Amino acid sequence: MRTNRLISAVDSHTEGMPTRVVTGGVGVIPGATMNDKRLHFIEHLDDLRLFLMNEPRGHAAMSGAILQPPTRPDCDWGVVYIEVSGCLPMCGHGTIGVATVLVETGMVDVVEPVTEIRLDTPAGPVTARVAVKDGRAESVTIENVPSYVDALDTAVEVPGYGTVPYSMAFGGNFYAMVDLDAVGLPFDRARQQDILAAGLAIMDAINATAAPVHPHIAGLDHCHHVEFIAPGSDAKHSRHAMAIHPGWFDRSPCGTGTSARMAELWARGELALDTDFVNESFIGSRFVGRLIAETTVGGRPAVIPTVTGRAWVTGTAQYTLDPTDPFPTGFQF
Ligand code: PYC
Repeated sequence: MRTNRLISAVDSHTEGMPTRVVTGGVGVIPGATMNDKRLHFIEHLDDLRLFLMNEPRGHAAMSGAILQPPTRPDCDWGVVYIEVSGCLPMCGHGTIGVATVLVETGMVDVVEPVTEIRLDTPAGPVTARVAVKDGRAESVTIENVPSYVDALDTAVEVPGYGTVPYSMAFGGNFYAMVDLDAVGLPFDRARQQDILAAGLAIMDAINATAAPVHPHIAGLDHCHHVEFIAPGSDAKHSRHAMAIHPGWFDRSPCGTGTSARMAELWARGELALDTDFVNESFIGSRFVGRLIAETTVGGRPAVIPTVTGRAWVTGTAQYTLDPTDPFPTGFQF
């Protein structure tokens, strides 16, 4: 075997969505904060993301997380998130996958019944509380970054779709929340290509006219996620199809999207603190969310969400790159 790279990973899935947790072979990414590391990675190391996420090592909906030493004394591990779309500031299903892998590989001191892990993410510190029984991570509750509504009940002109009403909320990434009825499509995986086309058109229109900007996270100035809300959803139980740039659906119920949705429901007065909210994905898997406190972000009212879900380790791997491989950064099909 000849190789130019040797990347160690523990693969997992969170409620159906993969997280390739990179445990070795990358080294320390330069940067004083985890968001500085994310920005450095985007500028200088993106070939590594493409190598691990694209085909043939990954696939069109691949996602991962690179473990790093933390940049803050109050955190145990740092994380840079990678996926086919780029490097997110925060990823909920990815954090549940990371916490599960850290416990099940013994990369943190495991305490039963709950192991608390403080993670340094590009969006800010996130606490993962892992319910552990007989060494097995049974579920993970993440205490996410402050989440808030950027625009409630606004609208955008979308070529081919007319005026589309939406609300924009932040839960670690920006989410445009759109009723599926507003684009005349059913909550049906048989219509996924039509739903995806509508989502990409809505993102383009929003980013061209009213791109959201986070007040504290450098480089977060766009919306790459459209959360299409299924008919019959309410503040107790919501179902959605999460369309993501450049063209795929979250298989999990999306932790940051669940946080954004709870911030929206709270802003409407429909979801109170300390109340369970069940969010269901396009494949029927579920996260349970809660809002546990109020705060502010850049002067706006905001909430602290928790999201609970489960992850499973699916394998371990060493990814290599033969110097004659014609696809060192993979490809998208
Ligand atoms: O769980 O936050 C999430 C997420 C973002 C993109 C895919 N999953």
